[in-house]
Amino acid sequence: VPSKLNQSFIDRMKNEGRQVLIMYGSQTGTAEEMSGRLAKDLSRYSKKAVVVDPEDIDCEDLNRLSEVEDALLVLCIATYGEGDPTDNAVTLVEYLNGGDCDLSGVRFAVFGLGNKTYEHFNEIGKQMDKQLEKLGAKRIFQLGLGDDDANLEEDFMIWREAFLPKVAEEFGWELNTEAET
Ligand code: FMN
Repeated sequence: VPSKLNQSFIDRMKNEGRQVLIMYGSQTGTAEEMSGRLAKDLSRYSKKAVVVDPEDIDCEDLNRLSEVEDALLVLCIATYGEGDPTDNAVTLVEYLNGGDCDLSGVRFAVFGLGNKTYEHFNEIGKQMDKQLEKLGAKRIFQLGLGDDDANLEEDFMIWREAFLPKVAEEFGWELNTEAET
């Protein structure tokens, strides 16, 4: 049995039967917090996600995500500066943009966090939404464009409430009527 510490998130998904991988690009914690809430939402369908800080993993392991049955990758990712990723997502964004990751068979959705007063509004969310498709993954829900200048929390609420039923439909998940909401 491999030790938990050395276990890749891919092995964890396989061993624990978790098909949803949520990754975040976050500087001040908003995207991280939203990722946790998305993970909790899955309990409505008796499902569990693996939530990962891309800084803590070997991004090349993403190339193995298609080994996980019915894998769903959710990116909750903020934009900074001149349309740059957050510090913790630099390696992830570089790796995905590098084009060597094969995500065929993987499904995905992206929620971007940004602010309309910046010139490069949600640049990284937009970029990743396009790039994941280029890498062979299938978009199962539209890109969310959270705007911190207006009401980011509301943007997120609207997105997640529509996202979840769509995911359930895609995978044929049954609602767990005993789950706390
Ligand atoms: N949002 C954009 O859409 N484009 C930007 O270029 C951008 N640059 C930012 C620069 C700074 C210094 C700050 C504080 C925010 C910027 N934002 C930009 C908005 C953030 O992406 C937004 O507030 C987001 O919710 C932060 O998420 P986090 O708490 O997970 O880091």
